[in-house]
Amino acid sequence: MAIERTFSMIKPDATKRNLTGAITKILEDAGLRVVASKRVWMSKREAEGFYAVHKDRPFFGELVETMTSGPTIVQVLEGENAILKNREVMGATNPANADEGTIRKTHALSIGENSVHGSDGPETAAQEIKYWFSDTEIVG
Ligand code: RTP
Ligand code: MG
Repeated sequence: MAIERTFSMIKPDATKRNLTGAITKILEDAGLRVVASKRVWMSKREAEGFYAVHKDRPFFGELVETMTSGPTIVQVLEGENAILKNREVMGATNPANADEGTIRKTHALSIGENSVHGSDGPETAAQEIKYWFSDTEIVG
């Protein structure tokens, strides 16, 4: 299996509860390496652009509001099968359905405040990494 990169965010509900280190440790323990990381308080415009794929969904307004309610940690993770591995470690979107030991089962508050984001495929990973990082900010 080739080494892949994926995009990850530690969402405002988690940074507000000082869980940046705890969540990063779960990712690292799963074999993922943080090759880029920064803390951003995203603007409404940045959140709307990032989540444009969801713009017609009923939860879009709530999603943008939640994502602009505090700081987010944006990260690039690298490792074998990183995209799928990150999705497994995150757990289901709704923490009520997430498996034991996943980030969302352990830390998420609700479907809206679900602590993390992770790219869902190779194309979105490339797109999302590019949305937040320039090439020189990623150090493998
Ligand atoms: P993510 O994109 O954040 O990694 O999460 P995901 O793939 O598991 O979920 P997705 O369907 O892409 O939805 C993006 C985010 O929108 C919020 N959401 N709220 N209130 C609702 O019914 C609802 N549905 C989705 C969640 O915070 C989800 O992570
Ligand atoms: Mg998604």
